[in-house]
Amino acid sequence: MAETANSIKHLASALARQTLLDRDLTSPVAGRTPIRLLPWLQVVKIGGRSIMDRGAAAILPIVAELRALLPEHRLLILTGAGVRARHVMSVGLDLGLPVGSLAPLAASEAGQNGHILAALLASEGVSYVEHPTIASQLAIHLSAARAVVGSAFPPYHHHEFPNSRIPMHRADAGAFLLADALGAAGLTLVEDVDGVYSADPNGPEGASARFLPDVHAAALAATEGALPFDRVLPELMANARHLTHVQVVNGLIPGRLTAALRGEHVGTIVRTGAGN
Ligand code: GWN
Ligand code: ATP
Repeated sequence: MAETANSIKHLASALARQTLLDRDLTSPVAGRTPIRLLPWLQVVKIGGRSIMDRGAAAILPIVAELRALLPEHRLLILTGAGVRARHVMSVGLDLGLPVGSLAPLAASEAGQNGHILAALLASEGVSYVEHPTIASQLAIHLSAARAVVGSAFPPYHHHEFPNSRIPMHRADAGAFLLADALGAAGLTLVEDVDGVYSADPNGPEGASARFLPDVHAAALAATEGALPFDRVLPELMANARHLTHVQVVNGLIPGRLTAALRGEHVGTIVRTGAGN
């Protein structure tokens, strides 16, 4: 009995008796490129404020485009949160709620938007799948259907970083972390602008904003101005394991999303650390 216990305790492991805090010790074991879990998957993030909040005028053309893309691609469609999340966060901030309480409140709107999109695609066999399903049963669902819809918000909840009162890991960060972890073929962010500019094209400096067709995430991380996605995204991109780039496209212009999924350069390509 005692011997059995001993042999379990002395289970052979490349990381046995090593601290996990020393990079020199861990990198020979942990430095390898991870496998791609779903290398054929295309991840598409649909903006909450930029697309879903506009209602039928913006949503129906995107739904038509997604429907037409199904024979060509297997999709994980992720939705962002929009104005309702901004409202609930302002109420929560006014009441002094911590960031970890605000994160799930905002996330629930991303889920609502996903449910809306899935309902419109249900006739094609597309359903909304919950976070735990995305985590552990995505492959079987994508064997049954060409696409599924989920919430792009990561389920950080009370684990959200306290650097800011507004949750820093929102829908763009969640979509990127998931797409890279799955080893997906690509990630497309669908917005209401042609891509990334040197300044907010809809802001006070809009008239002088330059379009950036191809930019490295490190260059964006070094800027202080507004971006059309989560501020933390360029930092996350620095540590990408699989995705070499992400494309930001204008979902208000029919055909842009389709072209992007076909590998055409129709928006801004943001290059990650995995592309070096
Ligand atoms: O509720 O629309 O998943 O897929 O971050 O958590 O706040 O939850 O706290 O599987 O686990 O509102 O209930 O809600 O959007 O996130 O979901 O319908 O525990 O399917 O129950 O990680 O959907 O929801 O909001 O994504 O982003 O029941 Mo919703 Mo979201 Mo559903 Mo999900 Mo959160 Mo679950 Mo979760 Mo909560
Ligand atoms: P969510 O899904 O979190 O609701 P979203 O993806 O729908 O978000 P927004 O957060 O509204 O989109 O981001 C898109 C907006 O970002 C654009 O309408 C544009 O006005 C603004 N923006 C700010 N800075 C820039 C920039 N440098 N380049 C392009 N657009 C920018």
